[in-house]
Amino acid sequence: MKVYYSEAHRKHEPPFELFDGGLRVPYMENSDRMDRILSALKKTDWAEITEPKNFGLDPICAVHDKDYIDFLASCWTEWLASDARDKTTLLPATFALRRQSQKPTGLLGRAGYYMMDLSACIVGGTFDSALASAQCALSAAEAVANGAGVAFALCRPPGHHAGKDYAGGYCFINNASVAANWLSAKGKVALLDIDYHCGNGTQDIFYDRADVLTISIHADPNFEYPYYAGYADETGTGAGSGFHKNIPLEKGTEDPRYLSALDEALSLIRGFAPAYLVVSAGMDIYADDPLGTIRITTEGIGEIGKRISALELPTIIVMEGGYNNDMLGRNIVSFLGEFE
Ligand code: SP5
Ligand code: ZN
Repeated sequence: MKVYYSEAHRKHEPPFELFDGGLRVPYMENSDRMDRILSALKKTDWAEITEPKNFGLDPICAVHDKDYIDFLASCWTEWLASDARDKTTLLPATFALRRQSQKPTGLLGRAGYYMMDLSACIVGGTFDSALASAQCALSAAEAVANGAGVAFALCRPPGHHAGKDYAGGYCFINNASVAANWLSAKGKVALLDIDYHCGNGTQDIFYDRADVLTISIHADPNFEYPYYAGYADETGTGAGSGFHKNIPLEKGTEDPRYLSALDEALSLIRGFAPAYLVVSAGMDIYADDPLGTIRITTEGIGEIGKRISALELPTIIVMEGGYNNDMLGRNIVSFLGEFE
């Protein structure tokens, strides 16, 4: 299996993030995650780690607003030139509600406009890392369009919380959505998001489209991040009505209940009959994930892979979250191994 991976993710290493209550903790979405996954993949006889090709900015700007991408490109230089006292990471403390349509010209005003929380910290290398991450997803998409049955995009930073014009939840560019949109020029696409958190950015990007079916299985947003999207009654709008599905799960959900939610998603995908499948694969569904509250075992993660692979669709798997670094390699190999 081709595994698209770039060392450029190492340029993005924010020292901390803020939890609720203002608690400053070491950044959960760290480069050690990739090292753990790489070392597990290198022990298999099937993972072929490959540099991504550069598709440039056009396929990224096809899903994200140009002014948001411009902000990501220039904000670090502006931050260093600003009169802020602590410039360790660009993190605004005031956020725009979307019912406030004013877009300020100053840096912190724009940062609060384009960011949804205190966990998408920007440092000097963030934009380069996010671009390379998106190129991994595009490279996997191209491999599958050229006839590979499956390809894995080992993306960091992750992408599924990033919407058309905002960053959030460790995400800046929505890698899976960039790839799905690129594939949609060649045929219908289903995008299945199994990360523990709702893929709100993906939902935002495809909400009015009928050619990309989006389904997210995740912790109920009534109690879990990202709180403001991911409810069962959100099913798409306009031409996209009926082409989005959220399956919220309760705290403590174990393998059997998860697998029945997955079967529901898989039967919707079969009915849609897509040409391609994109999987947003977050391993934070794992039982001992520090950010998760559901309890999927490593064997359960393998079973999820097995059932998705039984769709027999040309499939790209895109790395999203997963923060139990000790178990990340084993969980990813358990999942991907079912596609070999
Ligand atoms: C890609 C991805 O998985 N992003 C997740 C972002 C979650 N950010 C919110 C973190 C909230 C932390 N709550 C603390 C719970 C500790 N038990
Ligand atoms: Zn997640």
